Amino acid sequence: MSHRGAFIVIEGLDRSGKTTQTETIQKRIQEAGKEVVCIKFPDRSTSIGKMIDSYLRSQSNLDDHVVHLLFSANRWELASTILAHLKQGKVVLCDRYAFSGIAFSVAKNLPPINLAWARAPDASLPSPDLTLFLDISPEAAQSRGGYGEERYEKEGMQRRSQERISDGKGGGKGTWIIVDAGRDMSAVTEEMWVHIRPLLDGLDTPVGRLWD
Ligand code: FDM
Repeated sequence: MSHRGAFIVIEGLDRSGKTTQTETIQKRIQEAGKEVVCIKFPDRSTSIGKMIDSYLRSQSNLDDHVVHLLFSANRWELASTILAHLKQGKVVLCDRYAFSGIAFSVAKNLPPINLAWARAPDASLPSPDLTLFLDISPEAAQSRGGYGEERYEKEGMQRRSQERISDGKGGGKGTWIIVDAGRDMSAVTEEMWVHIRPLLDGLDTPVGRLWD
């Protein structure tokens, strides 16, 4: 029986090194002779992604519930693509996923978005086989050069969302690993690799669904 590829998600605060690590891990997977597809959420290239982008850059205002649903819809836009790549035996490496979606929406101040409501639109999306959460304190993240200009790039929002990022982890059969991202980049890469390498030969179990 041919194996499907592994679905690997990398989550973490801004400045946790998430994007750099995703690029490094992509190269490593290729060097190991495996095909890998990188996806990033939000995917700002789609029409829904463009609405999200405009909101994040404060060029438009949207109700918090609406933007939450747009982030989820943005994942649904790519769900069949993710499944197709996995079926072809490719590794799918994804920078942020539904865990960010829940964390940032629930972390908003007022009125609070209910956790069960926040989880619902992502139910049945492909579930990652492995989620690596790059854990760094908001203070350490900020000391790496400060946050940018976007709507959520503020210390309070980052800290609150950090506290909520594991709210989604109870779902799915995949593994959830917390990696200390406060260390130097290569130490973080090595620890991530320990968890990723065993998945490179593929899996013979069906892709899970959030939040089964
Ligand atoms: N974000 C990201 C959300 O609020 N919900 C989501 O579902 C996702 C995927 O968007 F502040 C937030 C997290 C971050 C912002 O992300 C843009 P990038 O990684 O900086 O593009």
